[in-house]
Amino acid sequence: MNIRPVLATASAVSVSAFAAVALLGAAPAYATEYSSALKVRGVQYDAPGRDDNRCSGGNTAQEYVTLKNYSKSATINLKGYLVKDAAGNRFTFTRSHTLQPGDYVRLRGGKGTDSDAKNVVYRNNCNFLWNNGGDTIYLYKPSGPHSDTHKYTKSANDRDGNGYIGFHS
Ligand SMILES: [Ca+2]
Ligand SMILES: [Ca+2]
Repeated sequence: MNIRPVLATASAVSVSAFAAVALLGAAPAYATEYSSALKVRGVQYDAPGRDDNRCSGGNTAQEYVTLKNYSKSATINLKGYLVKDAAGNRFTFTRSHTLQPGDYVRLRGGKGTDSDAKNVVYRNNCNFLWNNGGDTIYLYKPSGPHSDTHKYTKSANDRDGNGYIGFHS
């Protein structure tokens, strides 16, 4: 008979934890917030379909991280910004790509044509970057300091299981 109250308590805790997560949007297990206006809006860490890293016919381009300019007034040039995963794989934006306030870019895997109008930059690498089980996304400013960092796991942060996790609205 003692089991019932214990279960009820555990259940209540778990429900309120979910409610808190819902209120905050997708609350990451770990995040370090910096004052930078450029932040990681979200990540499609698990490309839809079966992972296939062939440059032709594969689905690496369906894996992406979205970076957004959250400033209300400042324009950001992506040139020099660096994205890194937990294993140390890195991508540096080598070309000028301007983000107006509220504008965003999707950094996709695979090969394609970078386009300011279509808000897309390709890594020119057909290997997957963001691990499906969990990873850490590091974003650094051109001069070196952190711009944003988010650690995720599939089990803790992707509640609907669609392969996408949002960090900032
Ligand atoms: Ca992946
Ligand atoms: Ca999701």
